[in-house]
Amino acid sequence: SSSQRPAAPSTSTADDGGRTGRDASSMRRSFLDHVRYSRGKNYETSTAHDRFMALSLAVRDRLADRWVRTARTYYEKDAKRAYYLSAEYLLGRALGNNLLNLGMHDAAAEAMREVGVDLTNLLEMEPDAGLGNGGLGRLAACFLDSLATLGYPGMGYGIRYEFGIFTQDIVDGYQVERADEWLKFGNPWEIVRPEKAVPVRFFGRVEHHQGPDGKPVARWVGGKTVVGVPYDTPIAGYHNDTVNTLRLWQARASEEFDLLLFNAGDYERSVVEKNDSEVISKVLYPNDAFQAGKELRLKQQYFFVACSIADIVRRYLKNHTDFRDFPKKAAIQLNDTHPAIGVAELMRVLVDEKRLGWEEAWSITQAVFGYTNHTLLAEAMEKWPATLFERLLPRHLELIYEINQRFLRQVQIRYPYDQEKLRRMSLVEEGPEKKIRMAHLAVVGSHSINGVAALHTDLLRRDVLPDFAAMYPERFNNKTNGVTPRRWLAWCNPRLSKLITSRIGEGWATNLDKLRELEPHAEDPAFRKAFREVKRANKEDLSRHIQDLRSVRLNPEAIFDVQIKRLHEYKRQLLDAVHIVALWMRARRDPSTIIHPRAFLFGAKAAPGYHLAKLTIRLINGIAEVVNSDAGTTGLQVVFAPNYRVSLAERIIPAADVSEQISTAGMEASGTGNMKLMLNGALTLGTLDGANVEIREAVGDENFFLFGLTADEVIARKRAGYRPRDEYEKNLELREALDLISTGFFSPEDRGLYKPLVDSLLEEDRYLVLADFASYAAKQDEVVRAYQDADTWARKCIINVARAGIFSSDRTIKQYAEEIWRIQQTPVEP
Ligand code: 4GP
Repeated sequence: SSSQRPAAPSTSTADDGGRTGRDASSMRRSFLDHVRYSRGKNYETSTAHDRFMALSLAVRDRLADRWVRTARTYYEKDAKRAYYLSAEYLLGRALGNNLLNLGMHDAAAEAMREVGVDLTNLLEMEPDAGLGNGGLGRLAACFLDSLATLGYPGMGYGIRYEFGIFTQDIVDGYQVERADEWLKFGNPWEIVRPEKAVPVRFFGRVEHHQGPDGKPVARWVGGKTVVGVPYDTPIAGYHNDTVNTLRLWQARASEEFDLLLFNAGDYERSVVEKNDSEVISKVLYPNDAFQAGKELRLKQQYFFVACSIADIVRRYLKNHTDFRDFPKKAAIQLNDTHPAIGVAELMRVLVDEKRLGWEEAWSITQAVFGYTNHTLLAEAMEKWPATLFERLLPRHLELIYEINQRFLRQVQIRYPYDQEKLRRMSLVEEGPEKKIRMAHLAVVGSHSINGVAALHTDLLRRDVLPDFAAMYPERFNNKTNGVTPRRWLAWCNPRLSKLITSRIGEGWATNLDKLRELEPHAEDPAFRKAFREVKRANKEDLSRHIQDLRSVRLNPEAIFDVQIKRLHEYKRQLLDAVHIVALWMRARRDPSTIIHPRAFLFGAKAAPGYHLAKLTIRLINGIAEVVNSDAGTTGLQVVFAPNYRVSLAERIIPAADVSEQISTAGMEASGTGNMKLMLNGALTLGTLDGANVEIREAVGDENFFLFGLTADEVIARKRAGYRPRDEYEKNLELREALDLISTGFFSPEDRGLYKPLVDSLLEEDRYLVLADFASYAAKQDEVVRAYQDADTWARKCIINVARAGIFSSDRTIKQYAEEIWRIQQTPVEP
């Protein structure tokens, strides 16, 4: 893969006597120095891990000077900054990406070659930074890349989880979770900044009295203090001098608190309580689009939000005194409702600590915050019991009640006599247990509320927050998601990148609309042939990798049909699986129906407590065992790739022919895997859901395989009293496939194993799997027929690549910057 990636000028930028030169020989020197002085080893005795650390540190050295200059530039220009508050960042590996962005991949490869190390192998040493569950966390990572590449003053804030998303093993077909010990061998990228630690209070009580100015003062006192310690990770822009910061907070026990108990002679308790504090940043909750409602989760949320807001305010006060200008210098984006408590926290800081009047504090708060919604699923909507709030964050509950009271007064004035509306819009859900609705808090506290794809934003306005959309129409807007073309094309698919560059030149990696220039080349048979050869080589690579993982050798001749995403009923991996069973039965019965070999590849983690999702993994593995055993006759293969994560996605996506985006319409907010697959020349087989709608608009119906009910039809079908059994009765292929599954054919050791899955389909089928089955199966048949004309297929793929430009996260970030944050590009001088 060397000599395929563009190089940036190979000069030393710092005044450091050439210490951080980006040529191979400076790199080699720097690498060997780190082996000796950072790892304390002779080169001969260094392990692969020492070498990974040494090379990473050498690369970090090359970021350090730009990192400092970036901070100085923003400070000197007093630039307005965007702060992205997110409980998740799914970063993946950093070394390769940093080499790419610094334009020194080839120099590093050469430096390593000179010392007898294979760079590709070294890159494999790095554990993924998996501080996220799925789309929401990966989007945050793409946004950081785009902010830095575009030269925007942007900063990410989050939690430094000691354990990220669990490692998934597959044992006897079942998912087994293991702790993700990503920090076990040290993290070369982060720098701890103990001097910037922030105390955070929990529990305690509120005292109300009169201040010296005669106004009421609230003081939150007592309780426990935890300390947030920031760890900074550099985020390098692509081929520029910007290095932004991702600041992640780790929880540490506060020393005063320890000391108090320690002096009282209770050493043991002081150590145990230390644990209580430090557990806050211990582990990422492994739920995607689902609220588990655990107290520790609320602690995590408040912990990182309080630290981040304190840090933002501290930075502002370095060169300002008047809070009225705060919104001119800071925009804070809430990545879903996980950080929504920030609205109440900023009010607490402004009103209680900085002594601003309520009205003034409130208009500042609203001007600063923006809120992004990432899902319409009811089970994901965060609501916290008021009793929990009262215990953990007593002052915040008071503030929320006050915000609510003032807000409901506005509603009342706008809509007198509408009690129902007040009840629906209240921040407080009344019922057997009073609950705080975090989405409502985020909405009333923000000047901007956005969805993540056009359809999603429409549904958000129409179905989820209609009262708010009617009252504040100007606050609602759409920001269709995007993905970074650096990691998701330039890095992960060097063959295709090189081919693209050979036709349209460089520049597409920072101006993805330039891919349009490929379109005329789609008519060139030589280009189509070259495209097919790239895809073929990528499939062979993937096939070798899968063989190492699962001992199944995927036939590179086969159509690679991939579904890679979290396991969820609404994403309908079951539709894919049941269809494979139907195909297999058809092929066994009548081999003449087999017109092309097909390989179905799945990658998915299931939340550990989500039984039907875990059972679906078991079913896919059960099907794989049967289907792969006679692949010779049917041409069908099925693989469940274990431990799906960013680094595995980087291998699968370049090799995909068909991208399965088959969620029940109206349920997938956007999807971003759909964009990555399109960008790498896979054709989408999908419903009219999320960003699929916009992908299809971009590529045209002839270059997209559409099936299934629309979002409105889904609602209508349910209203009309959907009966899944009717679908089962009327479709023979479907019935036979479901029967085969329920008789235990794919689980001979436990014949009733899949009964809950089949029952969920036959009895309720909330996600309309059966209703869409016939349409899906017909479209799958069309896919295989289309694939027979390899040349036409390649043309479709090329058009998909050529029209993927709008799905760059650079486009998305520019829209956030211009329409929500009002920040300016502030490039760092070379
Ligand atoms: C996800 C959505 O499910 C996905 O459609 C979207 O592309 C992604 O956010 C980024 O916007 N939502 C979550 C979640 O991951 O936890 O709600």
